[in-house]
Amino acid sequence: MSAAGSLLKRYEGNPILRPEDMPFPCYAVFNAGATRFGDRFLLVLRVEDLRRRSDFCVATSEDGFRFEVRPEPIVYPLREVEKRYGSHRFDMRITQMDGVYYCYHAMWIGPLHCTIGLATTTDFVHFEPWPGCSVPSNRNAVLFPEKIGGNYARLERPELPGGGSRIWYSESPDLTYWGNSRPLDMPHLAWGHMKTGAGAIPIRTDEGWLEIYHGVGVTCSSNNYYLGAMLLDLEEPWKIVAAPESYILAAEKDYECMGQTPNVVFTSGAVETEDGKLYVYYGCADHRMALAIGEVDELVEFCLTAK
Ligand code: BMA
Repeated sequence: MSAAGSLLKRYEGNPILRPEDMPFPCYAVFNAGATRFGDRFLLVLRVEDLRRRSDFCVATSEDGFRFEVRPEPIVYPLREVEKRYGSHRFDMRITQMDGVYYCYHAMWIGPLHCTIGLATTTDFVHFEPWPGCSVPSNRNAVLFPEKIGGNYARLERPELPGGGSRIWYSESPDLTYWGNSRPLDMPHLAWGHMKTGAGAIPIRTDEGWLEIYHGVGVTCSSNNYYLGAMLLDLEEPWKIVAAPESYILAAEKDYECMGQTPNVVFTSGAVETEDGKLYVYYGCADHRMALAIGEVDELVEFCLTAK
């Protein structure tokens, strides 16, 4: 197996959550945000009901493998724009700063296409939506876990007209007004030539911010989603320190290749443990959740040395 192919080891009990494991009828459970909450691993799952509408649902675990799902979806108030046009919230990313969890998610707003919304919580029961949303078309917002140069910083993926898009970096003094946007200077990726999008919350390492992200490559039969790893400069994260052209995870297992959207592995969250492991939670084929585990040091080494 290639070096990249062995970096993330799939949990042998995969998938960790399937629609039939949920405490209510649903069509799919995937693309969960992930964080530590007290001494537990916590996921905010994207759950599609039998109408194919998405909700968020919390699941927690002591060991990171076996999750208990709360029976009720998260409910929080609609923003004005959501009341006006209707909305569909999905793919949460969770950043913890000073005891507050900043939850970015994509929001499909009726006729207005996809936007970014923010909600905050301290207990994962009560959520406070921030007013408004981004202008369309934007998604995959990932907030850095600390301010950079005095500003909040996020990765995001504005959509280009006609399709195709890549990761951008933006900053804000207050989490409301965003600007100074710059595209990341990604290398050409055969597995990400169509799109790249940020995935997990960046992890600070001595060599740079370690970011696990997705790339979309077109094949004759489908748009395949892969995971990649890269290092971003600690002070100027719009600058790439290293971004290997090899992916770190491709859809290979049945549970990744078959489902609502075949050949998709998509992460919205990874949890670093005290012993230097990275638990990468990922949606499979837009249908179920799985886990792959790597070592932060090895991922950094891979970024610095792989082609
Ligand atoms: C992306 C997002 C994800 C989804 C993926 C594959 O554009 O919408 O939620 O997992 O497509 O369908």
